Parts: sequence; C-alpha cells; structure tokens
Amino acid sequence: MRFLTAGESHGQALVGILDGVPAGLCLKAEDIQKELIRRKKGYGRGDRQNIELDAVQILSGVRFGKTLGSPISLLIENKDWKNWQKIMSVKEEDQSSERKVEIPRPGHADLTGAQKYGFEDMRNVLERASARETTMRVAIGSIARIFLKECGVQIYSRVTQIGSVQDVLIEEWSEGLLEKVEASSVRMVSSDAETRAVEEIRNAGEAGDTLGGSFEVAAIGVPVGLGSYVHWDRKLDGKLAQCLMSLNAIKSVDLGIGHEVAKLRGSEAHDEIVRKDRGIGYASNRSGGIQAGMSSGEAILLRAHMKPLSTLKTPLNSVNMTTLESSPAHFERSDVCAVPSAAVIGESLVALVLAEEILKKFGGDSMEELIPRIREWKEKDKFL
Ligand code: EPS
Repeated sequence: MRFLTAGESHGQALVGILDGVPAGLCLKAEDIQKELIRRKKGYGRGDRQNIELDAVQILSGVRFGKTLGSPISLLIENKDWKNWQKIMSVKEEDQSSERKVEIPRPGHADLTGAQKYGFEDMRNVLERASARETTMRVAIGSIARIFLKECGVQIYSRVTQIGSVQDVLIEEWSEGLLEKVEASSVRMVSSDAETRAVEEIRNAGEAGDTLGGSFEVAAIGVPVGLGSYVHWDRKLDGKLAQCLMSLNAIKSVDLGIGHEVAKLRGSEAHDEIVRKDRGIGYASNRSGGIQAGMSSGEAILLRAHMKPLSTLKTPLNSVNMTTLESSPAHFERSDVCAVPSAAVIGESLVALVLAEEILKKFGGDSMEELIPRIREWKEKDKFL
C-alpha cells in the first residue's frame, strides 16, 4: 500500500491517491467523512475549521460500494480557496505580492524552506508545510482503518497531555473509555483534566500564545509477527515512529513505556512470558506490543509529543528577509492548540503502516483471499 497527497492549504483542493488496497473492501465516502469530522474537532482550533467542510469525493478505485484493487483517488475542495484565488493562482499573469510573507516564524518551515528552494515569498513554503495537508492523510488513512477493521484490528487515540495538564493513566482501552474520549472537547478521559486543559488553552490564546501536548495511539488485535528483526528498514517500531514523526509539529515518539525505560533495571523493564489460555503470552505490556521490530500480539501503544504551534499572535523575534532588519515574526490566522486533531491524525498514520504490513505478511489481491489467511494465522497453536 502506498499513497501520495498534493495540495496547498489555500489552493483549490487537496488530492490523494492510495494504491494497493485489495479488491472487495466495502468503502463508502460517508465512512471516510466520519473520520474527517473527528479530525476537525477539538478546543483550541481556529476559524478555518468553521469555513472548511472537508467533504470528500471518491473519484476512482471503487465501484458499487466496493474497491476494485485499482488506485483509489480522493478529492477534498478547500472552501477558503474562493478568498485566495488570485493569491494562489497557478497562472503567471496573476503574480502579485499580495499576502507575501517576508518575516519567518521561529519554529516553522518558513526560513529553512525558503533557503532550500530559493523563494523570496515564504508563502510558497507555508502553503504546503501547513497541517491542512493532514486532511487528505486522514482521508487516505481512514481507508486503511476500514481495511484493518475487516482484519480484526481496531485503532484508538486519546490526548494524554496539553501544556501542563496531564490526563489520568489508564490500564487498558475499552469501549467505555472511548466514549468518554470522543465526548471530550480535548480527547481526554478525565473531565477534570479536560476542564483544566480548556482553561490553559484559553489563557494561552488570550496571551497570543500557543500550546502543545502529547497523545497516545493504540492498535488492538494486531496479529503476531508484523515487521521483522532481519533488516533495519523492516522493523515495525521504526516504521511507526517515522510515520508519527512525519506529522507536523511532532518532536518525539514513545513506544510502550518509552523513554522511561532508560531509568529502569532489566528486571523492571521487560514483559515476563507466561502461559495463557491456549498458548504463550506476556504478563505485562511495557514494550508497547512490539518486540525486536515485530508485533507481539499485545496492544501496540504509541505516544507522540507535539510542540506548541509556531504561529504566535504575540510573535517571537525574527528578521525580515528582504530588508534584513529585526522584526516580530509574521502572523496569520491559526490555531492555539491542535493536539486533539493530531491524535485523530495519528490514528490514520498508524493505520496506514499496519495495513501495509498486514498486506506484506498475508498478501492477496482480494479481501476474500486475505481474510481467511489472517484468521488461520491468528488461530495458530501457541498464539494468544
Ligand atoms: C495551519 C493554519 C491554520 C489551520 C490549518 C493549519 O490554517 P489557516 O491559516 O487557513 O487558518 O487551520 O489547519 C487546517 C486548515 C486544517 O484543516 O487542519 C498551519 O499553519 O499549519
């Protein structure tokens, strides 16, 4: 499975192509739409979310509600484009310096992107560096999610921290927990933490500042043996960390107990191997469901840590690229906090990696071919 996205934040549309989905997967635009609506939510998002509908159209690869095995292409129009048609025009004759960006924002792609590509107007950078692109990644990732559901894999997420506010620890994911998270304006389990997080976001916004945080993505029901230890580029943990690091503003990723493991002794760090009902399993899941680059059959637990957004209403110092004079950084409409959206995006990114790995291990051109192979593998003796 592979995919590409294209589109600028205020351009005409976002487009995406997902290749490698087996034939016979039931797929409706409404199912993708549901995930796109979840991505838009979250206290701390800016006005753009009220403008965009993120209405997805399936252009190819599906016939009569089922995938054909051919590339699936998707389109999402940017509603805001009508206000940017001249500024984002593809035609040479429309060239102008309207809304030109000359003062880079510390922490954003602006400066390095302009240096790399030789641009004078940093709008050429920020339009594609914008997290608007993640709309299409979620659309594509939701197809991977629908595919995974058929394979018996469920993906969840929650926000574990916003600014200084931490959510409660949880032992295990459950449907009840999921309901709480989905109902929370910041995707937290504890309503007390939610109240404090909302207040912290409000305060940051009033001060012209922004907030980051952390989120967890869990994948339940992943078969034993995805990924491999035999080559560096086949390790599942490496692939999952890369996909989460590719999300805008993510600075680090933990698996299981993550960096905490560095403080522990070996006797405290590892998951003891025990007899389970029908075979062998683990007494705990500190490793986060991956042993030596392979899925262990336990829940895969990932945490990603997001920096505060770099567009500040009360800007940091910068330098004007044209005049070379010191100046407050550029500001344009943005969000105060986007961690809840990042958690939903993280689900899609993880889904894409797991879907690809399932196809690698079990193969098949159609769902009819694939599903019995997974079932047979999961029922193998000695597995959980
Ligand atoms: C973003 C800035 C804001 C966000 C945008 C990401 O856009 P705008 O400048 O148009 O207000 O709303 O995110 C989305 C549009 C989205 O759909 O998530 C940025 O600079 O990354």
